[in-house]
Amino acid sequence: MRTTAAIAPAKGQPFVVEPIEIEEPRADEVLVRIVAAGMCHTDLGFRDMFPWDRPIVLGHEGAGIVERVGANVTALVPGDRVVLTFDSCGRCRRCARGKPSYCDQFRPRNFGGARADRSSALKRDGGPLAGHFFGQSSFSGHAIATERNAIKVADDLPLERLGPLGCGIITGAGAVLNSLGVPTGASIAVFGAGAVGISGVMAARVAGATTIIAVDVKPARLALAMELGATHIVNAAQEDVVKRIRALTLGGADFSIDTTGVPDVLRQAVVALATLGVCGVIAGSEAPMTLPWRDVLYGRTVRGILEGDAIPSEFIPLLIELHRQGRFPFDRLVRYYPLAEINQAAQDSLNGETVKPILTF
Ligand code: CXF
Ligand code: ZN
Repeated sequence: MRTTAAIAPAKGQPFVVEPIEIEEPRADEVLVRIVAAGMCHTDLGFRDMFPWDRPIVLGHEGAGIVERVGANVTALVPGDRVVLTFDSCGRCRRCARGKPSYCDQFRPRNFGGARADRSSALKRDGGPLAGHFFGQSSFSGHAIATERNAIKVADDLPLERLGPLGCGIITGAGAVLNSLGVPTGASIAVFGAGAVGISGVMAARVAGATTIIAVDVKPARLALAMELGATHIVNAAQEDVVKRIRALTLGGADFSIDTTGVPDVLRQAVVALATLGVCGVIAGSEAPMTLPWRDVLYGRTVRGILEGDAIPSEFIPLLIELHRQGRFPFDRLVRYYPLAEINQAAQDSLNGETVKPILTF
């Protein structure tokens, strides 16, 4: 069938919105009509690295309605409202242990640009078009997913706002609630007050942390973090971050998370910890990590975390319930853009003007 998608044509190039063809779902797949899709920095990072040999449809925070299901699909039926999340195989050792974001096939299934058998459900003008980004490629009016990464959600909340639960929000909230297990009364410093960081701040409040410090360089983001649960804010452009965190926590934070992927910020996130403190690393780059060796030796932990260690079918409904109760107001992060304005959304995201853009279809 025909649909309209935003195509990333080549390395570093702006998106182009064009008609594409999308195949019918295979036996284990579902066809989803996308209602809205969040934009995450990973979409833009991959657009600018471009590890594919052909144009691709990106997007990995889709929300929509199931239109058709393959013959072997049992968990979903047409009409179900779903949030699309990262893909995993469901069979490897990490998947079996309930850790699907560390799936043996995480990279090919999420970044490979194709299904596991290297085919793509997408074409443009009959020519090659990569897809299946995070098992979805949801910057498109329709997307092919599977029942593992299409999570059924309740129908009493606006579907438009739920897409970011598929990646950015579970990444920040899951780091705090699942990976670090932040307990009541703990202190935590969150580096980066973007969508991932503020999700971590909101989750820290849910967990009962009593000192929640948001660190960023943008006053507007810091103000938003303060409204959504931070007890203190630190402007890293103006203050000595480590000194301030040590003062606020009587010597060092129990936990920190780095959402920036900037080597020097990660170093601060580790140095600002108390002895036995744990730093969650939830963004990264190819850059080497340079840390004061002795600080780590003295009982600190630096832990990489993908997708907030979430089991999406459990964690997404849990965050929706907290949201319904008014305890997780992630709607405060979003701004909507029609698909045709995707390049504006990307620019606003990169320069920090919009915390979480959501494209509408
Ligand atoms: C990404 C973060 C960087 C590593 C791969 C997964 N998650 C979502 O955007
Ligand atoms: Zn993402």
